[in-house]
Amino acid sequence: MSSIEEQITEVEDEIRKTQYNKATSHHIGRLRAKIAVLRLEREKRAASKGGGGLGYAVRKSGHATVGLVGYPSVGKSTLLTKLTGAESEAAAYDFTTVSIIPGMLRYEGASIQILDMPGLIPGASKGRGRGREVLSVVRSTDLILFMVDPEHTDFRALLNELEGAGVRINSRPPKIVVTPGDRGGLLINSTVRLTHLSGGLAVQIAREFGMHNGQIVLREDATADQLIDVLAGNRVYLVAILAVNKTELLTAEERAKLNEKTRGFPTTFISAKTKAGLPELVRAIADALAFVRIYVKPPGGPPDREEPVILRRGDKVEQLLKRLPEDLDLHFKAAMVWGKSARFPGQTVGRTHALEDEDVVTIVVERGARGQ
Ligand SMILES: Nc1nc2c(ncn2[C@@H]2O[C@H](COP(=O)(O)OP(=O)(O)OP(=O)(O)O)[C@@H](O)[C@H]2O)c(=O)[nH]1
Ligand SMILES: [Mg+2]
Repeated sequence: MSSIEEQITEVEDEIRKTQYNKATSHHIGRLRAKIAVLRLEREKRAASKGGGGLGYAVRKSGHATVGLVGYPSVGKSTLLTKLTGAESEAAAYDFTTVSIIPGMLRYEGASIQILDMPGLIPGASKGRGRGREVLSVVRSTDLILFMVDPEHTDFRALLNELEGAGVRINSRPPKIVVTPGDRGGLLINSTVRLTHLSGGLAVQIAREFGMHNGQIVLREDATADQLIDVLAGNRVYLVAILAVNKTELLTAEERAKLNEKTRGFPTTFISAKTKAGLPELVRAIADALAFVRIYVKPPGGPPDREEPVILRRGDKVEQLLKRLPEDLDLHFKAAMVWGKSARFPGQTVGRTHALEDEDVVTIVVERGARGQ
């Protein structure tokens, strides 16, 4: 065990031993900041070692990428093959899959890349199994599909594992703005009443990160952990859903128990073997990815309703331009929009206008470009 690993374990133990209450909340907040700083250091060292060829090179393709994350043998590879036709070896022993196998799922005009991955086990972020490599691929996906089966039901342990690797699931980035400075000390401001975090603790946490000057503005009632996330800076915020596999093996009673256990998390019960629940799962994946269809209308012509451009909810005109011929982007002057995102039909908007499902868009280019 490296000394940095020992330090992390030490601080983790200290947190475990400390009873959480008002009097100790400061102390615990600082310890959690310490762990975050040590983990950053660990990642930095692992990255600088690099070059060992351990990382997986995965080429992202399609409109979005889904990562299959689950304990060994829950049926990830079987599911990939059933959904996409891609061949990924499935067998009744753990760690059958040792690299990342991509497959492509088509759904209502969208291409969804699904990545089958080696099984994940607790301790992965400390390098157990091929944990670290798997986690780094997970960070680059758009959606995590957790998988459990009747024998491995503790998906919350996997959630914790991802949390430890800086992945935040089904949550938004905290509304905290950190502006480092070089003199004058630390100024903590908030625009709302803080019920979790005192200014004093915020200062101590910032100091753990080596920030001694500058300003921190809290625009929501943030927790110590949320401030730590913003200071650490390398968090990714991902959507995740859950599939319970092998459900054809469950008795009604076991099924009810699992239903209870997964309550509050978007869950689909499936059997990769019998294909039960797969259409529902595909719909859940597409819903979670929040695709929107944009119909492009050439100036003076009808919109192309046959082949919409597929974007994701929240995407802007900017993202649309990236998917159209380059000269439209190069000579972009404005866009005209009809549909849900337009305040009135044919509204003229710029690159930062957010589009919505089934909007019709015309790109207007500068005079002289494209012979106009
Ligand atoms: N009964 C049942 N068995 C299944 C189902 N899906 C997969 N299996 C079996 O479970 C075993 C493991 O399946 P895999 O697809 O290899 O599991 P995996 O999650 O990819 O496993 P690793 O690659 O080792 O992490 C195989 O024997 C599959 O045939 C299912 O829906 N029902
Ligand atoms: Mg597998």
